Amino acid sequence: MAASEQTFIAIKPDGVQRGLIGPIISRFEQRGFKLAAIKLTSPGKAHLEAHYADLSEKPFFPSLIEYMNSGPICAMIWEGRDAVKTGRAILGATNPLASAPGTIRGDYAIDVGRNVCHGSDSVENAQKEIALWFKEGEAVSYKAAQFDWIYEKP
Ligand code: D4T
Repeated sequence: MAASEQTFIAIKPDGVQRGLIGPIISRFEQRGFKLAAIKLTSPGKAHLEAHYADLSEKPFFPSLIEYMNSGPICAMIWEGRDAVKTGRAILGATNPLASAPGTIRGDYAIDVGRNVCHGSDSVENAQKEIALWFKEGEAVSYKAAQFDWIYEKP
């Protein structure tokens, strides 16, 4: 498992409006993950429908798109060993009421339709989502100063 695995993490409009960008970034930073890209963006309905294309037949799809389109989103790429799976663990279960305390959703959310954040659910989907949300060259490649204090082996 490479220390360069990347995941797409988004702070949804409720998280941005509630002032949770800082606390959410802190959790990834403090765990040891490295920020590779970040932007505040309102990408529009078509982009959000593409992001959630797999859910287009679900009854909650229209309200999900409306919610995601209701304000700016903080889109990020986080990098590190097992970043996809561990990123999901840091976020907590999709339904915040089922999320353990200590996770982002378990600490900051109640309703599934206001669950504050998104994280890729597989390495393959992470690559697709990163390609959808970021242009070539937007992700920054650098060695974090703390790298050798976080990882025993690269
Ligand atoms: P995201 O993609 O937002 O990180 O959520 P998950 O990956 O954890 O879960 P998902 O794809 O099943 O759901 C996407 C998104 O839809 C909202 N949702 C979900 C909803 O409003 N009602 C529901 O019943 C479900 C299952 C919340 C997350």
